[in-house]
Amino acid sequence: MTDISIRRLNASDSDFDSALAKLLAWEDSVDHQVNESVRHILHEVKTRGDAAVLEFTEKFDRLKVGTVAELEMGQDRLRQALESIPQDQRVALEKAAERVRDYHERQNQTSWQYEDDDGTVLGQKVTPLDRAGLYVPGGKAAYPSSVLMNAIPAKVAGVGEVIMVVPTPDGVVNELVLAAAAIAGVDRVFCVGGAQAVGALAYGTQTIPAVDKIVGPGNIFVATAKREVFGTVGIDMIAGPSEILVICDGKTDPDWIAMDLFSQAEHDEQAQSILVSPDADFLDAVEASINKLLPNMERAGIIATSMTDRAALIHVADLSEAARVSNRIAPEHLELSVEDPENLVDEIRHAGAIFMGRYTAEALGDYCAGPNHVLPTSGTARFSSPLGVYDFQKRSSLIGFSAAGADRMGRVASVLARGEGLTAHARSAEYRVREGQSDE
Ligand code: HSO
Ligand code: ZN
Repeated sequence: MTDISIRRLNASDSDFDSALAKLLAWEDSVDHQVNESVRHILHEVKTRGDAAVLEFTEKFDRLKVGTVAELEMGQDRLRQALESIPQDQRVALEKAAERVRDYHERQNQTSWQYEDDDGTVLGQKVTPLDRAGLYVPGGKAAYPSSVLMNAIPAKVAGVGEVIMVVPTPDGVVNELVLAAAAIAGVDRVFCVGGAQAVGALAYGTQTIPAVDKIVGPGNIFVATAKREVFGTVGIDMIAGPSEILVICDGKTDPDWIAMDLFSQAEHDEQAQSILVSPDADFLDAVEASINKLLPNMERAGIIATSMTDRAALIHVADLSEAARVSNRIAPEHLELSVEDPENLVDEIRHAGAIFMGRYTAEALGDYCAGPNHVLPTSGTARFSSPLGVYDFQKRSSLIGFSAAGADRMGRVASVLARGEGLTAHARSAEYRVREGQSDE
């Protein structure tokens, strides 16, 4: 394997801004053929339900069954999967689940209310979704850890029913995924994938119940279908390729940093790994480690493509400049591989998850630290947050006027309503206003 060369940038170069913009651009191509085919599938599932689900499952997954009920894996089957997987896998999944649950329990929102001077009650009532749908990809990207990360927050939030869909091409089932579903407490699992699964969850079929929100990653067909059904149901996000940005002071073992960069690069060819350091010699050392370690990686091909096309080693003047560069990128994962991460974190404003200190490999966060690994990608950490319990709960406003309150605020509402030319609003408020002067 010939050495790969990784793009070098220097934050003090005059063309740094444009180089950075180019680095961050990635092809989110709109494929009209995909759009059309997804729309067709969704329409068929919406109008013909189970029959369409069966046809598309036969066509795309080469799985022929007589009824959608046969595509459901019951709780017994999930338990059987849990018992069949290697013991070390089971113990690790259970340990991870426990930590993810503990962390997310702290996110539970509570309802609140208060009473103002005239006895009017105002508040906010938190309720979980009745049903959530969880899409789990098949094949290479079938991650049991993602089952935990999506299903556990839903269960912690109090969602009534979590319905999982997963494609099983040729009927091949991923036992680890089913085991993770058992551990996470997923209520029902259907072996259906693609746009047809998204359609079934969004519209409901005779057998698959309609849900209120669909979460989970998927290929271009799934992402397109999620975009299409948004509005009928909620969706979590449309995730872009995974990213990691490491800020290092130059004092961490370069092999550790190289492997941390690989850990994102191995997800897919479009994944992005960036190292930022004030130590130019360290950047050389990490590049040497990359080329030393790469040939022995199982996914060397994917890593090499991802690092050649999208990785960068960025030289900065100091750690503060590193933080500024990172804030401009707003990475999904940010490792602070420095002596004093507590100090540096104060300068960080935009990142999906921040991994503090040399021992905190992003991989720990992917699996078992506790926080969620579903994170905002492609710079969306500027305005969005990790998946969490709050994505499975909603708030209703509570408003309860006393007679005195209705009198007082009715006068205000009446004036505003008349200003808007809305007489029914005004009179509705005025009915509740006492005769005579206001007490104010
Ligand atoms: N790094 C991925 C999550 C993942 N990693 C799953 C391993 N398995 C996106 O945050
Ligand atoms: Zn990962």
